[in-house]
Amino acid sequence: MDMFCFQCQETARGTGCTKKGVCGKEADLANLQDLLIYVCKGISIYSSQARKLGIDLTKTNKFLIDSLFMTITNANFDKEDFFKKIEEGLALRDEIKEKYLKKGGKLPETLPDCAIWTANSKGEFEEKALSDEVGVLTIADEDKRSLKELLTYGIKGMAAYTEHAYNLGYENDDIYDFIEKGLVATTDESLTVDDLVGWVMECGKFGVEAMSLLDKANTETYGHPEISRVNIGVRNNPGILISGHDLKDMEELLEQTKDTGVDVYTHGEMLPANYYPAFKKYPHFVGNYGNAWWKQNEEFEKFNGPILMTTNCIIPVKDSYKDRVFTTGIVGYPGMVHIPDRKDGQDKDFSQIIKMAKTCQPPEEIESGEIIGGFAHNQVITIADKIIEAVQSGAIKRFFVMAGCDGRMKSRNYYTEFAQKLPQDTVILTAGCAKYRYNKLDLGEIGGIPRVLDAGQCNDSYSLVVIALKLREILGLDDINQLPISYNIAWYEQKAVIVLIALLYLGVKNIHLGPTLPAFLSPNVIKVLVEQFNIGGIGDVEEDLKMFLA
Ligand code: SF4
Ligand code: SF3
Repeated sequence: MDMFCFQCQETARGTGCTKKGVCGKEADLANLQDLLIYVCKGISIYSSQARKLGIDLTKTNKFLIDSLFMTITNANFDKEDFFKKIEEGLALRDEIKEKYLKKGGKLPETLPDCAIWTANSKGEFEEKALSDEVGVLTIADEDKRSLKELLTYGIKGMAAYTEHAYNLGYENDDIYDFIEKGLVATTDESLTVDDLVGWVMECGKFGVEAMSLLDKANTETYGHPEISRVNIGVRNNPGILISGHDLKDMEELLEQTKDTGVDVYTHGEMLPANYYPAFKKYPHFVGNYGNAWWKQNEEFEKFNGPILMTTNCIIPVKDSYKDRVFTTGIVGYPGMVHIPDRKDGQDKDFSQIIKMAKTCQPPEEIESGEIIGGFAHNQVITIADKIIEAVQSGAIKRFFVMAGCDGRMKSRNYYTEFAQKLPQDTVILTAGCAKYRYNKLDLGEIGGIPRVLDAGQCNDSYSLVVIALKLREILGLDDINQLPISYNIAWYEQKAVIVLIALLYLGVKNIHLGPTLPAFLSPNVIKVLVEQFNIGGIGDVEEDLKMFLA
C-alpha cells in the first residue's frame, strides 16, 4: 500500500485509494497531506491549552484553518506547498509550546508523538509521512477510526467555511477552540465509541456556527442574495472564469476588471455570486459558464480565457488549457501561477490574469438561456406567506432538500431522474454544486414559486436550515421532523460532511445520503447512525420516490 485515503465519495472501489487517488492525488502527496494533519494535531495539543491561558493565537488560528482546508479533496495538488506548511507548522508548534511553558502551563507526563517529533528536511518529512505512525490506518480499532475520521473530515469542512469568513474579516474564537479540541480528541486513545459520537455531535454544533458566521460575513458584506435570472450564454468580449467559493476574490476580480473590456463569468460553486446585490451592479459580470467542477476539463478548454481557481474543486489540469489556469488562496497546482495572498490590507493583484485575458478569444458558447436562483433565507422569508399558503392549500405537498455536491460517477444520474420524476406538487430546495444535476431542467413552478429553489453554495445549506426553522415556527410545529421536508443529499467531499453532521446535530432525521455511503463509516458506525438518526442510502429512483412520498 503506497497511501491510504478514503475521505471522499469517489474513493477507489468504494473502500480507499491505496496506489493513487481517483482524484489524481499521487501517493507522496497524499502522505504529505496526512503528515500536515498530524502536525496540526501536534500544534493543537499545545494551543488548546495555551488558549486557556490567554496566549495570543492569531497566527495559529489561520495556520490551522488553511492547513486543514488544503487537505480537502481537489484543493491543493502541490507538494511544495505541503513541505512549506509542515515546516512552518513544526516551528509554530514549538513556539506555542515555549510561550505556554513560559506562562506557567503544565504538560502531561506523556505526550503523543505528533506533539514531539521533529524533522528539518523534505526528505525527513517524506520519510515520516510514509512511516506507520502517520495516517488513517494508525488507528487500529475500525469503529474508533471511523468516528475519528468522520470528526476530522467534519473539522476540515468547518475550517474551509471558517477560512472564507476570515477573508471577510469575520472570526469566532469558539470555532478555533473547537477545531483544536476536536483534533486533540482524535489523538486520545482513551475515548470510547460513545465519547466519539459525542465529539461528532459537538462538531455538528460548531459546523452550524461556522456556516452561520460565513452567512453573516457574506450577507453583511455583499447584501442578501436576491431572486435572480442568471445568463448562461456568452458575449463577444474576452473573459475571465472564476471558480470556487471565495467571494472576497470575486469582489476584487470584479473591481479590477472594471472598464478593461474583459468580462467575468462564474463556474461551478461560484454561480451563487450572481445572486448578490453587490456583484450584480457590475455590467461586465456576464453570468455563469458551464457546470459543476468535474466538467472543467472540457469547459475550461472551450472558455478560451484565463481561469481563476479560488478553492476546490480543481482537477488534474490538461495541457490544452494549463497556461490559462491561475490558483489563489489555499489552492495549489504544480506549474500553475499562484496569485499571492493579500498583504497589509492591500487587495490581491489580478493584473496578470487581466493582461492575459485581453489577448484571448471570447468564450465559445456551450449553452444559452437563463437559470434562476437566489433563494437564500432572507429572500425566501419575504415570500413565506406565499409558500405557507401553497402548503396549506395542498398546492405544495412536500419539499425535498437535495443539497450537497456533484461528482463524476454515472450513478449520479439518479439525481436528475429523481428531480424529473418528483410529482408536480413538490419543490426542491438546493445548495452546493449538486444542483447542476437538475437546475437546467424545466421543472416549472407552483403558483409563481419555481420548483427548484437554489439557496447558493454548499455553505448556504445553512439557509435551508433557517428556512426550515422558520416554517416550523409559522406552522406551530414542535419538531423540525414534522415538516413536510425530505432530505435526499448528495455528497462528494468534506464540506458535505460538515453539512451532514450539522443537520444531525440540529436533530434532522431520515436523511438519505448518496450516491454511496462514505467508505469511512464502519458497519457499526452506520448502525449507530441508523438507530439514532435513521440515516439511509439511496437505491432505485422509483422505489425511493415511493418511500419518500409514503
Ligand atoms: Fe481517493 Fe478521494 Fe482521497 Fe482522492 S480524496 S485520494 S479520490 S479518497
Ligand atoms: Fe462542489 Fe467541490 Fe462539494 Fe461546495 S465544488 S460543493 S464538490
